[in-house]
Amino acid sequence: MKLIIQIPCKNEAQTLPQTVADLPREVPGFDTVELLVIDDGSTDGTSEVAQALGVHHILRFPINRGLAYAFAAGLQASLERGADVVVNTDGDNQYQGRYVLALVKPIVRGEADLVIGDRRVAQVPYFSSLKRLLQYVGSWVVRWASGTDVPDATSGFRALSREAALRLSVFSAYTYTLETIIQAGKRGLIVRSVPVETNPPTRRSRLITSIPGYVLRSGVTILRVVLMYDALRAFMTLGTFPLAAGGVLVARFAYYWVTAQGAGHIQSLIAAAILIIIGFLTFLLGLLADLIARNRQLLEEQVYLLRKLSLDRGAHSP
Ligand SMILES: Nc1nc2c(ncn2[C@@H]2O[C@H](COP(=O)(O)OP(=O)(O)O)[C@@H](O)[C@H]2O)c(=O)[nH]1
Ligand SMILES: [Mg+2]
Repeated sequence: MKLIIQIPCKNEAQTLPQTVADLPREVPGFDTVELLVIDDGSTDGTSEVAQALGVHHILRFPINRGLAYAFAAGLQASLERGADVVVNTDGDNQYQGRYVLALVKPIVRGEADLVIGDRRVAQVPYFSSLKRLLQYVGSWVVRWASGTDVPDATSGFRALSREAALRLSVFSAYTYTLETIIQAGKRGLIVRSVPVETNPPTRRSRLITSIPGYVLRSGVTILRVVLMYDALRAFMTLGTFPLAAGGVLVARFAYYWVTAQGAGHIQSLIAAAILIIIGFLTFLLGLLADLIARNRQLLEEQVYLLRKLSLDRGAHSP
């Protein structure tokens, strides 16, 4: 069994040595533990530092591609290098390396596919109240959308089984944390959380440079993933409101028609007609979106099989 610990880095030359030093070199259940640094267009010599530290694999992009892209590329590279389990951690040593052991345990035991390190944000003093609120709301939305019970959805400290790494496809370039949990939940992968501890921050967040921007991008990502799996339900729910309002107006018109011998109330009849048409169209949109989503699910299955096939073939070639 091989474990690969991947560290996406953007200019982490300062903190990478401590991060690497804190990671375990032996983990129960594994014959080999290897490190992979994904250097995402760093300009501070992160790759050179990684090399000097004896990191086994280094993936380097000449320009910045974004964290989610780097995360997905890391997973693919880990699979190609024969990882049975992949752990992701941050280059700023936010997460205490010793918790890798706790993180992989449920996967080694065959009890989970995706394990999220729960920072127990409410108890950690390093988080600002705004970041705490974002984490709380984000996690709530992700729990609702994914049907899982993940307490800390924005945590980047996580372990994935080979199966989970093969199944998940990241399609936003910015955040992978939320969408991968929703995908895992919707595709029936087993998602678990284990408590972990964090170190005091070594620097300001590079990822969240503007809070409104972060919220907007995360919101759009969640919306897209939810629509991908639950389009019919979402549009049906949305369409019910104009349909119901239109129905009420029609009933009102009918009532006056009978009691007041049809005088007036044409305006509400027109409004009713418009509302009913909108509701009906929303239903139709839901059906269309559902058809597209079904196609996508078939495509995802193909991508999964192709990846698996090409990896197996790569492993068997001389
Ligand atoms: N590949 C890649 N990694 C990034 C990028 N921005 C941040 N990271 C890495 O993502 C991890 C978390 O970033 P950080 O700035 O600590 O954000 P925090 O999660 O809010 O603390 C660190 O390992 C960073 O090096 C990026 O654009 N590309
Ligand atoms: Mg950090």
